[in-house]
Amino acid sequence: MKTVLVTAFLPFGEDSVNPTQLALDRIPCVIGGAEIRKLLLPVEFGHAADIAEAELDGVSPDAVIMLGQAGGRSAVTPEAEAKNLMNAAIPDNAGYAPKEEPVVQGGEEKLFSTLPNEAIVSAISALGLPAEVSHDAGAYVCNSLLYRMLHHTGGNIPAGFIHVPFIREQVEGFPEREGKPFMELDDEIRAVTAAVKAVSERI
Ligand code: PCA
Repeated sequence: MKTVLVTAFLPFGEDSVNPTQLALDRIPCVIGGAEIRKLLLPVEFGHAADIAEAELDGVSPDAVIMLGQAGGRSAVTPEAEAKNLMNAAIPDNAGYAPKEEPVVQGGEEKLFSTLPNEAIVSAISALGLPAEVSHDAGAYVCNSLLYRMLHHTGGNIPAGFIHVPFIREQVEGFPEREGKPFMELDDEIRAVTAAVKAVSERI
């Protein structure tokens, strides 16, 4: 049986939930004929990628799909690329806030996702849910995890990142987030499951 490693993040910043943690908990353990290996990561530069790399080396999965929250976005967005840049608007959960630092010293400026992003977008859109490819993974912990994992896998297996919007509970009742887009958690779970299935069917 093929294995797909799926990672998600703990809450960070002002949030007490991260929809990717909730989704990771609730997606099936077998999707599209592949066993799903789940890994929850701390929102910490360096440490998150160290844990993910160790898991990758130990499990040798056939594909890696990393999940993260992108508050303010209105669609589920597979990321096309990661940049070799860390720039934190808020400190990570260990209190670290790098400014203009490389993820990997001397590494390429950009590395590109090897997931079938178009197929992922089609699979999510077929459910009537919003999805589009993004070309900007930010410069916070998610981008840095994606960069490190692409650097580590070197194109050997499909590996990439999908950002998901806030869920309703993160927007309603927070005046400063009034008008921000959100999705229902159930829809994010359906979208993530469809994305994982699109990958599982292609490995
Ligand atoms: N989103 C953040 C880090 C953790 C998460 O879920 C990001 O986009 O970098």
